[in-house]
Amino acid sequence: MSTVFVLNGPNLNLLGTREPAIYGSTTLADIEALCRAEAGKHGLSVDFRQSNLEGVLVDWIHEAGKAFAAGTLKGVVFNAGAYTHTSLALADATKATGIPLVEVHISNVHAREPVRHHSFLSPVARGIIVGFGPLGYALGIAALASLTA
Ligand code: CA2
Repeated sequence: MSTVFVLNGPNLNLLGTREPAIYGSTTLADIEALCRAEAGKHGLSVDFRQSNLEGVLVDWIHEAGKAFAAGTLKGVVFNAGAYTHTSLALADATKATGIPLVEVHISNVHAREPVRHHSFLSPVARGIIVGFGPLGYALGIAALASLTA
């Protein structure tokens, strides 16, 4: 069975516990369940992870690249959190691997502070989904599932 990596960056482990006005009351565990349900509809399995460490996320992108090259990975759904706006390293890793990556944000980053309008990942992403809340993760999985091998 082909796999989708769903990777989450810093502070997303706090979802559902703080700032519900921006991020809602859904927890990361709820989002993981949503992802598994969506992936199941497409015959895909999910490898769901979260880290607060940039280097760990870089390593996971490299791991995804190897799995993609081996033909076992369909692609990556990535909410890089605040690293979206700061990390050339994550963009370089994504570009180097050539993996199909869907950049997801729960909030509409373009309706927020200007610092959130720029993404280092967007130029190397296959596509971008912002502002649809946790549904964005499911939309990202459906988009990857629709890509031909
Ligand atoms: O909207 C998104 O998904 C973001 O990636 C979330 C990041 C933010 O830095 C990006 O600009 C947009 C922040 C994730 C932190 O999530 C929290 C959840 C609850 C309480 C505090 C932070």
